[in-house]
Amino acid sequence: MALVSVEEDGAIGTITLDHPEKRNALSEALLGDLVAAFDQFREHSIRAVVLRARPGVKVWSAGHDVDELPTSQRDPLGWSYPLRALVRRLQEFPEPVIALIEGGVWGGACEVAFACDLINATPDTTFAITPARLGVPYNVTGLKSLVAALPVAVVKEMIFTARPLGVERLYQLGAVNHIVPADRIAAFTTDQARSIAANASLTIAAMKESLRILADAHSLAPTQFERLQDLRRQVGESRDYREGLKAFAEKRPPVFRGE
Ligand code: YXS
Repeated sequence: MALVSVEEDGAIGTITLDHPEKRNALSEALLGDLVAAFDQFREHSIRAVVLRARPGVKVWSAGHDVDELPTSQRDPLGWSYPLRALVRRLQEFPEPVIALIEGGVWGGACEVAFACDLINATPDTTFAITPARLGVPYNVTGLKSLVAALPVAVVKEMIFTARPLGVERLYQLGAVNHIVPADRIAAFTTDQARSIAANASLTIAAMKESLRILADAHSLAPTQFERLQDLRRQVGESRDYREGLKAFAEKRPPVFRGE
């Protein structure tokens, strides 16, 4: 059963996250369906993509599927993991991807949203970055993409509190392009997509990739990178990480001991 629905209307492709039973958690299966949809759009010369959930959802996506986070001492967010691969696919897709967001965006789903080129959101939208709620060692590239989208002080607040932030705050900070009422956001986004599709695809693809390369222009000494990885390893190997996953599965608040 597909966990996303895919539609094409002329040059515009729409992907709808469609696993409400699990609040559109980003499972390996759902992420695989997303990647397949982008492959299909590449073949069909789609010029603009809208990534959304069903109209009226309370949760756009609950983030990484916690049931699929490794309990062994493997890196839970390594390069080859499906969520990382999807974020790269979004960033490398030559045509603009517009996130149409309603409801709550949780954990790794924030990164998926920020990996899109534009974000249109309804007034009830919230964003929560939650690794600290689960004891998860967040991914280095993921942290960098958050800091690229938001001021460090706001990223710290979101990570340290793991509390949802309202869309108005992110709009004021420039991380969200438009706040549009739920009854108008689909038409608004389609109009935006159509205006993009009418422009020069070569220019848009070149500018999208140029902006990504310039944003990635980040000198990091190998010792600094090793330290970043070691910090993540210590968290990933901690008992707190295993307690975070266990507490989630048992639907109880975690008890973290800093070990
Ligand atoms: O009890 P059943 O079997 O019906 O399943 C429940 C939930 O367990 C399930 N579910 C999830 N399963 C796996 N991974 C998830 N992320 C996830 N979220 C939800 O979906 C069924 C319905 O959930 P329920 O009853 O809680 O729905 P609700 O409407 O009352 O509450 C919606 C949420 C989103 C507020 C609530 O489900 C929630 O807090 N979910 C976890 C959000 C979260 O912490 N996401 C971060 C995942 S970890 C991640 O993304 C990165 C690794 S990191 O942490 O680094 O950012």
